[in-house]
Amino acid sequence: MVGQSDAKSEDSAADGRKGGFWQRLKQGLSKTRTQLAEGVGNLLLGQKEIDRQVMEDLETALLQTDVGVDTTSRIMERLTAKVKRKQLADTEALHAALADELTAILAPVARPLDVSVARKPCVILVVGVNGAGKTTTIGKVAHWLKQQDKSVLLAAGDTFRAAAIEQLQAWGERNQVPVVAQHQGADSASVVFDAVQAAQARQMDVVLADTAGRLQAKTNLMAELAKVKRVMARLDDAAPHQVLLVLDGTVGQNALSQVREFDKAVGLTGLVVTKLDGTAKAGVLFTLAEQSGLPVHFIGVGEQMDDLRPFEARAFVDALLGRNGVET
Ligand SMILES: Nc1nc2c(ncn2[C@@H]2O[C@H](COP(=O)(O)OP(=O)(O)OP(=O)(O)O)[C@@H](O)[C@H]2O)c(=O)[nH]1
Ligand SMILES: [Mg+2]
Repeated sequence: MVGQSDAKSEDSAADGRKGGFWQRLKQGLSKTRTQLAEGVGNLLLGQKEIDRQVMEDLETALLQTDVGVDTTSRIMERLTAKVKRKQLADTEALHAALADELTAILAPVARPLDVSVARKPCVILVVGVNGAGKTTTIGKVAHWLKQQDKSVLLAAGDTFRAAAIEQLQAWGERNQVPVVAQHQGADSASVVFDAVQAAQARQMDVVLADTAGRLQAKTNLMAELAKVKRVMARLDDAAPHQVLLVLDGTVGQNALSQVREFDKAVGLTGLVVTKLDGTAKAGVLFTLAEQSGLPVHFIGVGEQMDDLRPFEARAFVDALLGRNGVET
């Protein structure tokens, strides 16, 4: 996990772009942070006595950022107990305690994507509803993997739309990684089969397989995904090594039903939550952490190549709460 000082030092180690790691994460989460700051007012600004009003405002603010009813009550119970035991002197201490509670919820699910496998390549199947950010996430993950000197191949498994193939090819060019594609309307499982076979022959490290967006309630489309999975397993019975569900962070609590249905159909190994820059409801991460228990590997905080951040509990919470003396 990247600690506060690490995140800051990466920021100062100029990467040639305006911002840097910490700044862009903070910027990306600014809508949610503003929502929280408005709700809790003075709590974020300094020392004040903790009274009933402060606690009520905090509870409302958590609910408004989509932390979810159950998760919010648990957080409030723990904080209230600390207040009663006189462990928190003022609102500044409450703010610190809140950060600790939030970090503790996320820590178990904030796990890096592991692409090490006994037999190359590591095959990653990417699934999700329409427009969740699958193709963009694949482009960003490819960039992240390349930075770690991994060889990557993309599989254009979304054969539903012609534009989908071109979109993935554009990401392939941007990252200078090969893309295996067929024509629009081709069998998705056959494209993915070809891609895995090509990656095996070339001893590549990772295959990222795109798929067409589908609503979790459409059982025939969900069955198609299961077929893609079966076909991969013919080439390597450990494949797919990862099945990632990409969730649009702006949909709020509906994310939970997507997790349930996709997991039922294809067995998920992890999550990526995108578009957190476009929403004041990034609190959904806490509900996901508590209720699904699946690892969250990355969050998307923008459309650019490096707007995908490995999900780190403390850095996320600090950016959300504007801690580290960083202005809100
Ligand atoms: N602001 C923002 N936009 C994003 C993010 N991730 C993806 N997008 C945008 O969301 C839109 C949909 O992204 P895609 O990657 O095409 O989504 P998809 O899941 O592949 O969509 P389908 O293949 O049609 O199901 C695009 O305009 C992306 O640029 C993000 O983290 N932040
Ligand atoms: Mg797509």
